[in-house]
Amino acid sequence: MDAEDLAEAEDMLSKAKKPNKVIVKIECRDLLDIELISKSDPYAVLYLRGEKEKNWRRIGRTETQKDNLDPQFDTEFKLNYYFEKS
Ligand SMILES: [Ca+2]
Repeated sequence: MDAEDLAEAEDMLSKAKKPNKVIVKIECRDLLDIELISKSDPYAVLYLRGEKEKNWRRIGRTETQKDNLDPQFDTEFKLNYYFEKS
């Protein structure tokens, strides 16, 4: 392995370790209307589980949207994401 190979390997390693920031937003369509008088008041809860993890991790929940069966939630989840190397 020469110096150039080493530099390339270090570069790949640093890129592999560095997470990318990903913003996740949630929207839903045609949710069930389970209220009698007005429409449902939905919110969403985001869970993540890594490839090697056994349990789901609760990341957070969105705001509640009143009387909306097609919500586009405003809450943003900023996550670290490690893209697979090709
Ligand atoms: Ca309602």
